[in-house]
Amino acid sequence: FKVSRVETTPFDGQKPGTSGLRKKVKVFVQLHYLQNFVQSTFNALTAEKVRGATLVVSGDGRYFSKDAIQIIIKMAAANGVRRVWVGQNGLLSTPAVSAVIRERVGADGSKATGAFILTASHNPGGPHEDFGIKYNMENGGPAPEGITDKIYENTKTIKEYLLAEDLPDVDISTIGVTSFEGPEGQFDIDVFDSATDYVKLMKLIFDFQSIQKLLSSPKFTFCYDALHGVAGAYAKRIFVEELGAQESSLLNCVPKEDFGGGHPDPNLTYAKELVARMGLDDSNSQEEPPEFGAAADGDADRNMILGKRFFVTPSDSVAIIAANAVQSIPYFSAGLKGVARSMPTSAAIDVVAKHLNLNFFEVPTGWKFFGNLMDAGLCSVCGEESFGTGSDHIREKDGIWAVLAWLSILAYRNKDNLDGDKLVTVEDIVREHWATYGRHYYTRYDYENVDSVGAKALMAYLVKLQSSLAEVNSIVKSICSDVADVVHADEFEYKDPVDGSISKHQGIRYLFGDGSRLVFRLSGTGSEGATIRLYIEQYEKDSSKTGRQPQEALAPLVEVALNLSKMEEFTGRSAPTVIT
Ligand code: VG1
Ligand code: CO
Repeated sequence: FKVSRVETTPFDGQKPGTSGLRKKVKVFVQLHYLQNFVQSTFNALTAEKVRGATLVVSGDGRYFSKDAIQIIIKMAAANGVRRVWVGQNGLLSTPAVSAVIRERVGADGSKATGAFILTASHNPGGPHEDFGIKYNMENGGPAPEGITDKIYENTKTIKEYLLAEDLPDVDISTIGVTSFEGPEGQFDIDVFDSATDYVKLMKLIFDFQSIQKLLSSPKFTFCYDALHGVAGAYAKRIFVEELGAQESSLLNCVPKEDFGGGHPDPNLTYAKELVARMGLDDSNSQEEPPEFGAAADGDADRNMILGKRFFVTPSDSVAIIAANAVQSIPYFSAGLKGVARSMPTSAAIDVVAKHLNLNFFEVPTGWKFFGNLMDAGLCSVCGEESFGTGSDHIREKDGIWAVLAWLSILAYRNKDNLDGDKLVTVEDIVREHWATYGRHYYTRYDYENVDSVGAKALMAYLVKLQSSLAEVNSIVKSICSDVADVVHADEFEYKDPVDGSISKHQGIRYLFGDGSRLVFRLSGTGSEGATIRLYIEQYEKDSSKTGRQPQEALAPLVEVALNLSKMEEFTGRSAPTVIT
């Protein structure tokens, strides 16, 4: 093939957000749009590193992925990349990409140096919905801010990109290697099975035999909903073929370009079918719900864990996994190196870290910040309130890993009990956890797609207000007299303990004397308008008071948050679009 230089001009707004560049498909399909971003990434990595590289290119299979893969292959070839690895049909979950970068060895002994992941995660897909792309580094984790800032700078000045125009489209539905000759030598496209490497890794981490025993107990019933995302490609292999779950326990496990028209976001609002099956809606179905249910988002890095008629908040989930990991999961048997959470995530894991005397870190939202800690051997288990949980086995959050972690805890707790009268349930484990560590009542209000001007004004107002605690407290008391005093307020700023880099403006926090918190931040993953997230949390140590309904327990704080921020005044919204 030959290399052409294609002239182009910059597009506005190609700044990668919390997790890559996400825009409507109609934006991405514009001539040169994707190409500009890809070339800007190559330029940020530097030609020296790109030449001879082995790149993974795949994603959650959403609409436009197949075209995007062919474009990226032709650009990679032209930029001197030596090999491109593609999951069969272009499918690889985000955690599988991370695993492939770290673990897979090509037939010729090659190792991957990075990846383009094609996903907009939990955002809907299809011709009128979202597409996305992000770059992951050699450690398997998202590019750090130093790189994404460079990419963005490059997108503002780009004048040309390199393209192997005459390279034919490659069949990505068939496993095998196809080779071409270019000006700099051989170029290979290696199409491989999407699940093999990931499944192998999971089998090294977990005791599959004990999970299999649990799943084969007639008393244990199981259900998994992939919401038509890429998790389906892994669920069948792992839960059915490896662990013996029944085929009928898989819901929506055929990956679709448009996620079946749904919103592939595993929460109580969007995972409707699973929520109904688990007895958590008002349909009052007569059927007995399964003991355990879980769901994933489009790219399978998120998870929602449910028990029978019982919801586990993600903040509790990561705390419970951390508290039980050493006994239940072989990979952690030597102990945890430390734990971490993102700033808005509840402090449930902080309490576990204290009890178990573990290193603890609080980082800004987004998985990239956990990677440095893990690379430095400081952190084993981490999580976010946004249904993200993971460990240092890879450098992304991992939806199926979280399910296997919960199944491991259940298997361990029931190992001598599988023939007994009653199994220890998800709900039992959570309630026991609250009794030991106290409970963090938690809720998140999302105001999606609000006017950007209003959203920015609200944030600016809160930043200004936060500088005077006396004023904050007088407003708070006038709204509700029986909440604790605000003892600290700030805009969260993070100094990475490993490389010293500083990330500013990571959300506004109001911390109360009793451990309660209000956090406000703007989303960095939306594709249109602005989304305000409001996180509300209250700690209850008294074990006689840990059984309340969260919306009732949190009602006073919610009222304080909405009035203090003048939410309705700034956004025109009297209610959030999603509550989790
Ligand atoms: C959201 C979540 C954040 C998560 C990010 C990527 O970001 O809040 O916790 O890491 O999505 O997850 P934001 O900036 O919209 O709040 V995923 O599964 O969309 O890659
Ligand atoms: Co995701």
